[in-house]
Amino acid sequence: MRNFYILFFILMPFFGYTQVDPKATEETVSLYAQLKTIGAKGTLFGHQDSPAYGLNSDQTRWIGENGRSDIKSIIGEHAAVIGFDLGHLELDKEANLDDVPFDKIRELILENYARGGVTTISWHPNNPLDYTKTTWDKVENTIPVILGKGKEFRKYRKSSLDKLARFFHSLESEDGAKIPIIFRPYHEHTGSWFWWGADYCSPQEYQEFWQKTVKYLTKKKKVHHLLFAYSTDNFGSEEHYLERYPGDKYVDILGFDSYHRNAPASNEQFVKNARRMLGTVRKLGLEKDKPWAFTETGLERVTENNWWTNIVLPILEDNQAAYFMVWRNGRPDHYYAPYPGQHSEQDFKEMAASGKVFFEKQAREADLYNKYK
Ligand code: BMA
Repeated sequence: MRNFYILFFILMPFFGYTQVDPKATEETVSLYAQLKTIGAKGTLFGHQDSPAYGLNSDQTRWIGENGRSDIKSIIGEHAAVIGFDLGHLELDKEANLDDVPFDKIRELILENYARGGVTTISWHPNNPLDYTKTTWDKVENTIPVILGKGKEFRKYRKSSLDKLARFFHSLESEDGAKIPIIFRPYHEHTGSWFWWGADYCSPQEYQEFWQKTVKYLTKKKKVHHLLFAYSTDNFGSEEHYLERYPGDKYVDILGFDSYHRNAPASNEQFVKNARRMLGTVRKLGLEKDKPWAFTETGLERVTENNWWTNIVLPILEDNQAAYFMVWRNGRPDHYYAPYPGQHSEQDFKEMAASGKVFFEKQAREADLYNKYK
């Protein structure tokens, strides 16, 4: 029997790991393991750009105030997951596409890590074949061209991936640890609004592009503190979800993005569809032994007073998602979380008190990076 155990532990690395990067740092391995189980206790609440800016009660904007976030103003603690975007890093700009300076993003990521929170990074890069074109302004066949003959992928590595790698490497905490990041590139690819969208490359091309990106960042640039999240937009079936899936070796977290539009007419339909999709990623997550999450959602201007308890909680129920994230509080006509005085404030507090959704304190207690025990 003893020999069996010894053999098991020797062989474990060959079939026991489901994580993309076998050289992932201790903190990243710990985060990955915790994200697999946390959903059974509660789902972490996420908010894009949460501590970078938000709205005052008179709907004017506040930008870059130390320690502030609209979530904290309402419930006294930050979101457990904070999202940032690196779009325009590839242009060597000082600030991202939503005017948040990259130095500020780094500072806020360090603070979030120190609080025990999780950081997820999306990327809305301009079109690499013509950087004057935005992430939405398609140049057809971008991915096929980059993957084609010639030195296009090499150029892409230099113009984009090297800059990402440099930024990731700069995320170092005071105790010298590289800060684990859930990296969610080339998202909503089942839609066709970004240059990597479904109409502009074949499933095989998308997969190859993703795989090459992952390999380059981990193997060549030695970025060993990333968890790679795959997130489609709305999908119709498990087959549709997996159509462009780059493979278990290249994906850590299974996610999808879905926004609530046309409320209240669509309320029931939205809950039903989101539950179906969350159920699919849950099933796949259990089969593949990977965490699953609702990577982006929201109702613009949260026009439903009880959106949090009437829509969000029923979607999350029994689905054990590791986290769900709402989009940014960018403008008075474009925000997804309440700010003080916003009419869903009370309901948000009720969701927070339900014990089913976790914020900063519960994330810290969960000790996601295994650094307090
Ligand atoms: C979109 C909007 C845009 C923003 C982009 C990237 O959903 O919020 O205003 O530039 O995301 O963050």
